[in-house]
Amino acid sequence: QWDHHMKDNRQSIVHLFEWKWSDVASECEKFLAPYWLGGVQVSPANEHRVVTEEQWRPWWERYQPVSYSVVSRSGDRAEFIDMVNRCNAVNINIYVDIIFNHMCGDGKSGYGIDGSWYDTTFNARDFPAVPYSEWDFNDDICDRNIENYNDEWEVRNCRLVGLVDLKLSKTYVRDKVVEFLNDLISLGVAGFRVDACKHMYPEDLEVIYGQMNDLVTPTFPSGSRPFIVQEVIDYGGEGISATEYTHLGRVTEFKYGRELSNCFRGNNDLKWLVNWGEPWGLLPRGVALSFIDNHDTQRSHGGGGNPLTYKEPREYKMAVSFMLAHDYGVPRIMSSYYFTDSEAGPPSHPDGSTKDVTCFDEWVCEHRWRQITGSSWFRKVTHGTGVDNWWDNNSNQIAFSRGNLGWYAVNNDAYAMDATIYTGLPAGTYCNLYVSSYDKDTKACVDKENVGTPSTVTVKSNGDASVYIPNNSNPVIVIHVDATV
Ligand code: LM2
Ligand code: CA
Repeated sequence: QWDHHMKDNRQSIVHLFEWKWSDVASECEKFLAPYWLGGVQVSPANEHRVVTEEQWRPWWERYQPVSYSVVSRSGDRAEFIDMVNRCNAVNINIYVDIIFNHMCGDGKSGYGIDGSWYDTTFNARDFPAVPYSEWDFNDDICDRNIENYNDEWEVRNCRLVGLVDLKLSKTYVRDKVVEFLNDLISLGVAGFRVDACKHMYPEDLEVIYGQMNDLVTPTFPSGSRPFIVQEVIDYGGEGISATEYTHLGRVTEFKYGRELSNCFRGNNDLKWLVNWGEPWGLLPRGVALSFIDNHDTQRSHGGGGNPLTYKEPREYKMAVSFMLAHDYGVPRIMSSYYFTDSEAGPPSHPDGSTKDVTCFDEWVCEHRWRQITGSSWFRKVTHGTGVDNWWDNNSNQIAFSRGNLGWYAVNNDAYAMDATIYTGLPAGTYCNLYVSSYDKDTKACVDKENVGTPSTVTVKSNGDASVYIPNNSNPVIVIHVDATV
């Protein structure tokens, strides 16, 4: 449940936030497979409310489940199945965002996106398409919203922002959830991002996870357990801690993006990253999911900080590339659409249906940025090695190797980095994947960006490289042994 089961030694997951299933499928084939990414976290797949009154089709309508029918704003069941099959065929795993702490908000009624009726008005709790009724919710023990995050009992039994809270202590409710998870597993998904885990008891999650089937063969080796990423927002100082969940699967490490954003914004010297990881109070690396921003934190939802995002591209790319170059956790890359209104749903047609992804106008597609794909290739090639040969200038210029397979350097000072540094790499000339692409056939660095950062780096026979990185828009070097010229 900690193992992501990515194929071909791939190591990076991308969250294609709000993408349609048909677009995810073609992205697997066209981009993710050739560019070394290994898995996709997709938006929730189950039926949800269609919100038009409180807001016009906000992204968060998908966090208000109505049933476990696999029909959503991203597409229907047939499209979901086609996506999973096509992505699996090119060795890209699918991880589904799952919500079972709650159903929709209190005091609402209507039809979900698959036409299922729901009613939570006047204390009704009707979800006939599951079916759930008032006996399946926690209102009998807590009939109010969560206010005090230091009170564990309240956080787990009361309503998260007014969302009606499922009674997971009940076998019937757990069985319905397990049925849904096993349905998705049977379709070939590789695991789940579990929403709002802080609001559920680890004991209940343990029972649910224990009843999940193994992943399907022969897509995955027999006996493979579903990959589990539990969302627990823990910046410290609350009643519930992320460590209460690490024995069940991976846990999102929210401090990861907060601290790195702080560093790359210039508020904490990069030299301190010499012991980046557990000494900083982060979760043990083997149980963590690392990320700079997610769909909540990038728009300040879910109590979520102020991390770097695509809106500060220079520093953001540096932080994401550092994440990918380092060996901590399983890294997840965010892929967004442009927004100013933090409630706004994905680029849509007037009827509310999501537009096709283009990756040039309304969709950001950070995962396609060269600095990010080059660094995910680095992550794959260097997997299995540690962080070695640390170097810094006692300020904001740092460099390190990953064993003798790759070397990374970044300059976040206001002046040039000019040094001869031991890289640990075999002698040769390497292509800097941050500012150029690599053509495997001709073994050449192509499509170079002329910003002053060297597009190639030569390592001498003693392992030293002399590097000069001005303070420019892309002040990073990413080189590894599979991209030599
Ligand atoms: C999560 N993780 O634990 C998600 O990552 C986060 O995006 C979800 O909140 C949250 N948990 C519940 O699944 C989002 C959004 C909320 C939104 C909910 C439900 O951040 O603002 O709440 O989804 O759609 C909305 C309204 C809120 C209202 C609530 C219930 O914004 O004002 O509360 O619906 O009607 C009265
Ligand atoms: Ca709960």
